[in-house]
Amino acid sequence: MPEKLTDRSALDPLKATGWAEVDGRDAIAKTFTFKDFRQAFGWMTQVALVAEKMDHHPEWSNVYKTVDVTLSTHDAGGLTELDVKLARAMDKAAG
Ligand code: H2B
Repeated sequence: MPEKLTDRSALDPLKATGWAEVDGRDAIAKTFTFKDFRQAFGWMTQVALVAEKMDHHPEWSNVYKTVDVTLSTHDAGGLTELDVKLARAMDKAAG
């Protein structure tokens, strides 16, 4: 079971790339915007494989070329290192 993040400065590099803390919940969120649906869904497919490998899954929704993502560790009731890792992988896959 991953531990909740105590060192909040671990979020700073993610905030620099557009992630923000969610009001009223220990979670982070970011909206990814792509060129078109193909790019958006291709990215989701790539990230889904990473998420499955990590056994750590995003809350996300897609409308055309936009994907809204929220990350939190449900088992821990808040943010853990797993969310930081998945956020980094999402940024990397988005290029
Ligand atoms: N994803 C996220 N975001 N949080 C979790 O606590 C979590 C998960 N738990 N994916 C995993 C699956 C757990 O339910 C399984 C049984 O390992």
